[in-house]
Amino acid sequence: MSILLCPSMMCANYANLAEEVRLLEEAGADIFHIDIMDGCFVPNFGMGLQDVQFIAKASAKPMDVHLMIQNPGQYVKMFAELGADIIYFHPEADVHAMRTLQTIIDTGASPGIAINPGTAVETVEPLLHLVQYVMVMTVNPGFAGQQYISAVDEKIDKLLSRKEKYGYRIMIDGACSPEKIKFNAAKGVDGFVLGTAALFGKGKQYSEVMPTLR
Ligand code: S6P
Ligand code: MG
Repeated sequence: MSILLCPSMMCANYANLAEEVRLLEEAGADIFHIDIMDGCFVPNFGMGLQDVQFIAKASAKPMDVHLMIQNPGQYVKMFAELGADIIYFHPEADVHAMRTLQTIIDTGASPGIAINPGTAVETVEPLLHLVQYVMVMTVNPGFAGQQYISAVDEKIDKLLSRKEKYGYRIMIDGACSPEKIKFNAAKGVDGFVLGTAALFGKGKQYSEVMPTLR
């Protein structure tokens, strides 16, 4: 199966977002990845609600939201209504993670969890039967342009070994370089968030870079 390539729109050129969406779609983007931050769960702020709504309308491709916020359960309905097709939240930020997954499922969006480099598979194992996507963070969330944390590779292997049992897709977010994409795709990872390590700020057309990554 072909890998899923998900441009991280936080890294896009905001001087012309409509054109960015069009060019990325044309280049073969599978899912638009939208980072939402609250300055609390992570020490940064990400994209806004208007961005989410705009990208949902500007493209026919699926859009995910990666909620790096405290108490995500309070907001998942709102993001589903704004057009999110996949909703990732951090169980680390939610004392009722299973309820939040059920809330996402009830909205009709696909449920996903994103897990920090310091979170073990065993910690989230009770949730795995409900998720369609597990997004493994290979950087501490909050910023683009960080270094890939190789210690997470072992956790990716553990998740791969449980993939058939639970039927989820494994995605990687954080410093996904062409080398890391090749390495992890060969092991069975399904998709990658593309930021500065692979796609943006390279001085090349997206239509040139994306097929090479694939
Ligand atoms: C921030 C966020 C990510 C980044 C992406 C940037 O933690 O969740 O989605 O936008 O990781 O990619 P890169 O290649 O600059 O690390
Ligand atoms: Mg992200």
